[in-house]
Amino acid sequence: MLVEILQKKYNKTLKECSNEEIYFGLLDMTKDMAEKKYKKDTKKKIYYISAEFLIGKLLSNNLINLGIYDEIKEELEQNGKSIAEVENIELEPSLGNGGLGRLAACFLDSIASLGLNGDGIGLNYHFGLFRQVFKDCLQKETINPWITDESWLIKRDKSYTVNFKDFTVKSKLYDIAVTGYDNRTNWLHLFDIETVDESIVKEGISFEKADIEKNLTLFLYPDDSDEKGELLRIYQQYFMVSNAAQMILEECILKGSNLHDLYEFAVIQINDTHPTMVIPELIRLLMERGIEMDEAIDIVSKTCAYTNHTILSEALEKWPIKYLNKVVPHLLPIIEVLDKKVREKFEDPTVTIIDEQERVHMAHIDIHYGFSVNGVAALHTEILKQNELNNFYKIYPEKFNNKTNGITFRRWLMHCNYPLTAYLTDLIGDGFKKDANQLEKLLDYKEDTNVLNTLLDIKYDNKKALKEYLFKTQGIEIDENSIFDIQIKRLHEYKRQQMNALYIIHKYLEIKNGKKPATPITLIFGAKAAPAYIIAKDIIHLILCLQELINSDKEVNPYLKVVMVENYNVTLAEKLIPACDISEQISLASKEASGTGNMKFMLNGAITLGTMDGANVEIAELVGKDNIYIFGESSEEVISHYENRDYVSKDYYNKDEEIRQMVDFIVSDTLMNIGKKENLERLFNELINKDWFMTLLDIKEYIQKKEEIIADYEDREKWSKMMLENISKAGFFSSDRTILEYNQDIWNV
Ligand code: CJB
Repeated sequence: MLVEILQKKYNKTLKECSNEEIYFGLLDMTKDMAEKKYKKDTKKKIYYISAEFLIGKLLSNNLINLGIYDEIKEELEQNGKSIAEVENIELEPSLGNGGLGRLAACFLDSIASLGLNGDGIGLNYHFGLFRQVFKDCLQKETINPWITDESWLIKRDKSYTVNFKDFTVKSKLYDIAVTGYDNRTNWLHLFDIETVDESIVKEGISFEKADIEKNLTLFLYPDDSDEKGELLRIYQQYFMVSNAAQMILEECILKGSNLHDLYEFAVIQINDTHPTMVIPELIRLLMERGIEMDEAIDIVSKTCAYTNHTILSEALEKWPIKYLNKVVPHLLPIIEVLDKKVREKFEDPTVTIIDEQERVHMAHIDIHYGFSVNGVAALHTEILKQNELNNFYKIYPEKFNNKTNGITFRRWLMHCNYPLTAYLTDLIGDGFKKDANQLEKLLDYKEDTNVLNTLLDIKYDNKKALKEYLFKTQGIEIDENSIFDIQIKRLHEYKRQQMNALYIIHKYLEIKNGKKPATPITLIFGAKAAPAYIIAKDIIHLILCLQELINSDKEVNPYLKVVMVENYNVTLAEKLIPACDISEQISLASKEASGTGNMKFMLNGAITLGTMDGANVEIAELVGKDNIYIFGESSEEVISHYENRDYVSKDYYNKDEEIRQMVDFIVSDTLMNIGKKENLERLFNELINKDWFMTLLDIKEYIQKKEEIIADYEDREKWSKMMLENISKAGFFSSDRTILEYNQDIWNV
């Protein structure tokens, strides 16, 4: 079929076509095949509204899900082409920051793969987040264009009117097909407007924030460190949910809803607080259609469910009434009624919607006026119930439930680790592709030397493949015979990349003093920092300075190498994860709601070095303490430090010589000669005077555990057994399991 498409499109044979032509041919073909698998809506439908969908490249994933990947791969090979090179042509959209956006993408895949009727709704950001480049050991941001004339976007003939205080816009809709694995096609609906002007972006990613009509969908989450940035975010959120609400009502009416029964036709999952305004907006629209306010509130409350993804207060949005009044004054009377009803019912001042400082707590709207509240890992949900949202839990115990996150095995095993997938299929059959728990069949081979050695061989080959890829794409050289220790995730102090950086300093000094590791170690980082998050950028600076220092020191670099990949994204994750030996999951206990990278690494046979945080806890339970390396204070201990305000980083610094040596190195002449005084000093001061996320609390234990895991790497048999154990137990983390739970407990579609 591909041959005919290329003949028609370019009048060329497959052999004669360039990779680019083949890519566009395959794009046409898969889009067409996916569309044909669209099935009519069922009575009740899931609407997953999210400000982020970090979908990654789509070609291979779609070929896998359509069941034609192997066939196409072979056809290309027979004609001297490589699917990997064709894939390189595709641009990766950056429609998400990190875990939350990637989770949304995995969920869409699982919803379709389980044959459920459910669409995503979000925004069509022209330049996505940003493209990260490193210059002088610093992160710079540039635009990340991804929309080309021919792309996965399908322009629809659908438009809604969205009213803001000062102007009105007409939306336009683009759809991306989400085709399930051997199953139906759903849609990702991305709304946009006609008037966005890409040319207003000046240096880097700076642009005039005031001219909303020109920038509404230009970027995802622009810098919101000032009022204009926050306002733009409110514009974006309202634009997203108003379109969503109008579309949902339209679709439900078409299916026969009289709106009084809306919840029998639609269930809306609110992904973090960003889409919260869908609640007042739907109430408003129902009232416009003649439904009394009390009933409208009741209907909407039976339709909406909320997922919380973090306990960090900065991410729990509280919008000043002042701002809402500037953007969506028509929602305020509704929000005020919602607040009044809460005040009439409950005395507790901490559960109101509007606080004393005249701010609207978006999460409080979701909890009072949604029918379900879920956390994203067992520990996280417990912390919500017992601490962060305890006052709400006391009111609505029945609303709270846990849905431990998951990942789609189509992308995070079948696509990213073809050799392992093929080998597993040979060993245990291909049942695991639809029923992830069947990976446990691998346990039958845990004493089989042949199998254990093959797992090591596959890992080695993946390391070689990563080496080639990094050299080709970023000019980075790494040694496949070294231990690959990887930390890839957004840069945030709570994730403690700075602790890993201190380990590097420790190791560097050790090697300088003549103590050399048995096997060389390669420490790999990938992380973007929010453009306005200064300390996060300083941590990147530290890592890049260490990279430069160590990689040019002939005494050290045979044993230690530091690599920070540029512009970490889904595509890079797909190369890094299959090649990883040690998975760094070292967040401060209680702070990482779940993590999903931890699951991807485990599935691909990496061993976790981590704290008892997020889903690490569940990984530890599944694999047992002999197959994971856990360190650090528990979430209870950490929470108690916060409550008692008794963690003083300076004390740790003062009383421990080794800690002092590592921290001081940040501002040593050695490093200052490479990096910038201002950044390094600021980070140094932050660590000894603030250290909000308690780096120095766990650093000693971390180093100890890391030495232990590195030493155990030498015992290849033991290591391969741990790999096997981890892969076998990863089935629980399939997002198919997560979505089945959502459907059973919340959606009932
Ligand atoms: N998360 O990526 C984000 N962005 C936010 O604004 C809040 C939370 C992450 O969501 C993931 C999916 O649930 C979690 O695995 C992760 O721990 C959390 O930080």
